[in-house]
Amino acid sequence: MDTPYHHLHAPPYYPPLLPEEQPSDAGTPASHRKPFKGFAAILASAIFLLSLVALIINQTQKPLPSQNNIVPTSKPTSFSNPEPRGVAEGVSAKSNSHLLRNIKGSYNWTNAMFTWQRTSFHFQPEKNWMNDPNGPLFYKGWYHLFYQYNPDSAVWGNITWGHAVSADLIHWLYLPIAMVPDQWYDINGVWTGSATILPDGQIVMLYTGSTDKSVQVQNLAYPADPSDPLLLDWVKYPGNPVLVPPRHIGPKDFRDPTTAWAGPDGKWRLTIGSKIGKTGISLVYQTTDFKTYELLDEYLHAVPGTGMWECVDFYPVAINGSVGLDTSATGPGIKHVLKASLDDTKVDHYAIGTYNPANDKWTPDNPEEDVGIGLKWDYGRYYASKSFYDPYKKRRIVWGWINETDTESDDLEKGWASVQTIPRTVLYDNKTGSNVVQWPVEEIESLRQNSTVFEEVVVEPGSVVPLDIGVATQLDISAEFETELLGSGAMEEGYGCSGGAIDRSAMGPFGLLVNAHDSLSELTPIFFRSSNTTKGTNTYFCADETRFVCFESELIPFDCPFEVSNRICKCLI
Ligand code: DQQ
Repeated sequence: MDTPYHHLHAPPYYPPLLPEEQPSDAGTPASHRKPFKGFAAILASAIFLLSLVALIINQTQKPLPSQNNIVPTSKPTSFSNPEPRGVAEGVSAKSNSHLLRNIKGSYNWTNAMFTWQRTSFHFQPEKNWMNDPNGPLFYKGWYHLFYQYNPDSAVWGNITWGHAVSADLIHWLYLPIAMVPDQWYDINGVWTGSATILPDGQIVMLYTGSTDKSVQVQNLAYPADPSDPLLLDWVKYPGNPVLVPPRHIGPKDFRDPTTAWAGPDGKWRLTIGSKIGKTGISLVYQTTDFKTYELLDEYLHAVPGTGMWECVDFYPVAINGSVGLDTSATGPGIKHVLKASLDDTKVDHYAIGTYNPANDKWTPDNPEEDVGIGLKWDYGRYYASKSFYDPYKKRRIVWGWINETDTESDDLEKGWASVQTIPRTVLYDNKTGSNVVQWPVEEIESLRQNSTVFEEVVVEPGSVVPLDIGVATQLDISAEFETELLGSGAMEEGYGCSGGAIDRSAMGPFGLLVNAHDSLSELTPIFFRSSNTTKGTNTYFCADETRFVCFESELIPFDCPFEVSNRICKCLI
């Protein structure tokens, strides 16, 4: 059921504290731990896991989402914060949310904490700030990952393209920075972009530059030496920028070009996210040489009320098939996924639909589940995802950025911020016909060393079953749950993960408690929430980071299904 992983990267980077500040032993009592997890990696990874328990919450209590039994005795206190980073520069907020900044000062970090909070197998730079994955591609035997990177600090700013390569998508080699802001058309940041591989193998890289006047423009770059499998050097096209915001588009609402796809007329198309008022849109351009472009009158798609679309991703999926498709594939048996990262909510949303190559328009299969109002790509901390086609293994792989729950001052003290998800393969779900399925790339299997299996564990409603896995620092957990019929069978609209692990539904939620202290005074539920809806049963895979948190200003008298006392958090679930 679980498999401890070994450490995979070089020793972690962090600015070591003075020796006298180090703890007398490496162990960190839970009550002295930093009150927020540094990041949430939902897909079955658990760090510093002390005990592992499975839970099912009483099925008989089924409050409506608006009637749950969370009764905070005090509201978060008000506080003043500077404007989040990035907003003035014309991009999404890059610092933490209101609630999570409601922590005064920085935590009392120790070297031991710095060490166990680094990942072992999720990609992260050696140090400093990272955000979106950029231009992923496979070239001459190497997987390349570029990423938004601040080489100078653990906060967003001075954005360059960091670069790493891997032969297996798991073990990474850090390479020199690929592109820095050094031209008037990108001096305020070499922002997000995508790679297109032409049929003759040439690589075309298009990225957004924030100009000296903070206008968002699109720029072209290509490898200086195509015979170099590591693609170490990049040339910016002297004629940059190749695209400036069209007249009806705001100068700060024009970013993140997609991988291009070829139409039946042989011309290339690409799409760029934007907005008109509150309507999120995706502009379409056609080109033959990637230097000159024609803007189409019609959008690829638009959804009122969804706001600015960042990091649009657009690609085909096979209706019946177990392989991924190259971005230019069209024809019968193919649907197209359209994904947008919503600037207003910081959530990646997608929908499945039909692309018409004759007019370059995409129509959702189900308008009620359109982009931004229906499916989310992930229900945890996840943003700015980008996919690429891997011709070597014939699969489509998607990366997503997992940002921090830390405060900025804590990030600065740690010396780093954020990780990328484990890359995931994406396929159309031909069982439901309405969503995609994602799975960590198969290479992850190579990391498994030994395992402990628990079978036929019975978890009664409202109970917690400890699973003794001994001591481990990294785990990969595969869990299969068999459930009884859904509660009373009453209909309740699926409301995803909102409400966290405490919000009960007809069945559960149920799942695993990880990062759990012996007393269960601190824990992180990774859980499933199922509900009967008019359209069938919906199941969401969720993580609840707030159960790990003790807000000193908020004593929350939850109705505990098990006893936890003498803690500032009176009950965590
Ligand atoms: N991050 C980049 C932008 C993009 C945003 C700037 C999304 O290009 O819109 O770092 O996180």
